[in-house]
Amino acid sequence: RDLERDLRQAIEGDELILHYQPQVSTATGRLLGFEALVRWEHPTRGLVPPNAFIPLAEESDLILLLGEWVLRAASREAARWSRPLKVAVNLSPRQFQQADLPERILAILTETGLAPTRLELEITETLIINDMARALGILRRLKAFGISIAMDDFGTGYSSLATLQAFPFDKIKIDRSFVGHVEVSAQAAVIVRAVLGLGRSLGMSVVAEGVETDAQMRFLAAEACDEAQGYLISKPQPIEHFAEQIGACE
Ligand code: G
Ligand code: G
Ligand code: MN
Ligand code: NA
Repeated sequence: RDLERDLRQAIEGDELILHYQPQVSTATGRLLGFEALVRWEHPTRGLVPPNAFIPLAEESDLILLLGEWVLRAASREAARWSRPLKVAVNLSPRQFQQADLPERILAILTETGLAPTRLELEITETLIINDMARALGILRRLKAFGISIAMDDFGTGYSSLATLQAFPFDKIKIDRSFVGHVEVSAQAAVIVRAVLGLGRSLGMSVVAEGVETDAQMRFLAAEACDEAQGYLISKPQPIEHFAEQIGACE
């Protein structure tokens, strides 16, 4: 397929770029890190969003090539920051089918000079449901290196509680479909409070995704949600946009 061929060339020819979205402390507003989100700067189509090419990449081994490109680019970038902020990278289920994933990631960290404690991997439940035992083994090895693991889009899957019980997550990211309704829906507010309770009890920090209004932010601060991410703080942007916050690069 044409798009697949173009995407392979894009990965090899450096047409991909990363945008970064800040994650802040809800209590103090302090910047804690960024989520890296891939985009394709297509020569004729312009900036292509990930939803338009990640599913295609996932149909083949291209996702492995793309996933490594993202990990390397994000690690190289974060290694240059003078502040020790975290960088979060999204992983696809297919990447977890590589038995040597932890070693591959460690090699990228060594190559780029990023401390493992500064890398966070965002995973979804699909990834775990495919093969529970294998996923758990891989997660444990990643954590042993000092890499942290976040459960992405929490609340939208179909076995969230079983997954939370079985897996050693450091962080839960509450899906924006709940966060976006806390002011207008009593149910959404109850669900967000319940997830915060789960996080506290299980020793996992909680990030609210898709925070768009001051009222949502006040709710989250009042409920002692650890972190917030969303358009209220900033849209995902090229890293140059955050030059001041990351400390001057060399
Ligand atoms: O950046 P945006 O908000 O358009 O992201 C849309 C979706 O694409 C999100 O679900 C996000 O997790 C996913 N995504 C963005 N960057 C990456 C990436 O580098 N790898 C994978 N696997 N998914 C990504
Ligand atoms: O699935 P994941 O959480 O990785 O995807 C992040 C996606 O959410 C990106 O596509 C990003 O652009 C989008 N996003 C980030 N903040 C907001 C927000 O405040 N509102 C909405 N609607 N989308 C957001
Ligand atoms: Mn994510
Ligand atoms: Na998410």
